[in-house]
Amino acid sequence: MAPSSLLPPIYAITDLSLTGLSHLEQVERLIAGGATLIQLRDKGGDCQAFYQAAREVMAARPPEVRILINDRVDIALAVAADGVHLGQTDLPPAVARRLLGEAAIIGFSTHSLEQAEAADQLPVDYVALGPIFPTRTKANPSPVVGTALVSQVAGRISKPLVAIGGITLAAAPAILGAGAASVAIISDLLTPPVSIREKLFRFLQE
Ligand code: TZP
Ligand code: MG
Repeated sequence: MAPSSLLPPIYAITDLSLTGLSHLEQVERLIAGGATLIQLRDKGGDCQAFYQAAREVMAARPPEVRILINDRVDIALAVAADGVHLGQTDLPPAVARRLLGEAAIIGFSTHSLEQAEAADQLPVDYVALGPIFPTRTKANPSPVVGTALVSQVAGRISKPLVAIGGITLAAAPAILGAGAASVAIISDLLTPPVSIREKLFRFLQE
């Protein structure tokens, strides 16, 4: 399994509904801003389009940048991505591990202390917890868990914790301070008027 040093403080995730930019264009801007771990998330349901976009990203990414695929182990395998991010109802992490191998990075979403503790026993590299705050990016999100659960879960699990859901760059230091190894952000990074590159770059410089 991948070492926890792979988790930078900001874990960027692409989205096709917020910007009009392709996955590749978003990835280019995120990398220019300093991103080193990026998840491609495409809920549109067009498998072939997602596959082509993921291929483009993999062909263009610099070696120091890790690319994970949301949900789709088949696409991760097909494009030789660095790993996958799975939800509670996706392919089980143990099956993904068998298919992708030991070197793959596998992340797993959880929505409660119980789920996070269970995830800690699975062959995954990080446990994601959320939504921390209300979010409009995810359809039918689980109930908001709040920052207090970040500290509680961080104190109870041994794998690195990624917090997700409604997190802004302004809120990120508090959540990292509460024990998250990384915060995953979609809308606050991608939403204009400030450019993606500029926002991330400024944050990482501070
Ligand atoms: N999983 C839990 S909340 C969420 C996902 C994918 C959406 C996060 O997006 P945003 O825009 O950073 O709230
Ligand atoms: Mg999912």
